[in-house]
Amino acid sequence: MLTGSDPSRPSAGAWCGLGDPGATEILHSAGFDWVCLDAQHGAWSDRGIVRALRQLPPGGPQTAVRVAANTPAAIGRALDAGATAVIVPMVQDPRAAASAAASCRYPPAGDRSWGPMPALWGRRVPTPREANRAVGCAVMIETPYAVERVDRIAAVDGVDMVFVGPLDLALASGVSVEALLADTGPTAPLRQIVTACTARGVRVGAFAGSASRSAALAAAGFHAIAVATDSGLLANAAARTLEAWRGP
Ligand code: 3PY
Ligand code: MG
Repeated sequence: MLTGSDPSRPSAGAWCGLGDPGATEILHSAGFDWVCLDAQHGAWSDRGIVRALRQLPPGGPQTAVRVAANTPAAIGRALDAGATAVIVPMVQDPRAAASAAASCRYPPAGDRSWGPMPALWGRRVPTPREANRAVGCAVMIETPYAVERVDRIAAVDGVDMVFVGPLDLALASGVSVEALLADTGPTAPLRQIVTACTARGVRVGAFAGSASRSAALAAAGFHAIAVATDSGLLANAAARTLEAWRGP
């Protein structure tokens, strides 16, 4: 899941929190490999998510929703809306990871409830088996407690990706994000995560939000990186354009 066109580089994702389908479409057109609609901290309504996902061309970028919580309801609604993958925040242990994975899949593989209505208005209905095959489940590691358990979390059946939230992980670790990213020692949290996931054949992704943080994560071996946010891109472009117009 969250793959890129060039396997020699990490895939590049756009993190969308503005809650605006037009902004998401612009970022898709710019060529990001995937977009993630942030329903945990972003300004999305249910209807906005449906509109944003339906507006993107079929066969276009992979579309993840970072759900608000690890519940069957939040995960089911994101998938019903047409997301191809979910990113589940604050997954602390293998039990929580198993619950997230089960919420993504219809029986017998999981316990997702049938009702993919918004995504299907006027479209072909995939069979439960097809939907189970296509879905991607990423679980977020965002605390030292979860880092200690990453090996067992990555081993959970149905976890397709471990996704790091460096902002929360740094906060919970009592260090700055820059210090977390710069730590390349043998017991560095990011190294532990990449090593555990690689050993299990599980892809590993992370939020970055800037090119410099993305470069640090790429060097650490991450496969999928949320390189930019819609609000950050807008703010930076606005500042740069005004500076070019008015002078520094
Ligand atoms: C984090 O870095 O904690 C995130 O959840 C990214 O939004
Ligand atoms: Mg977080």
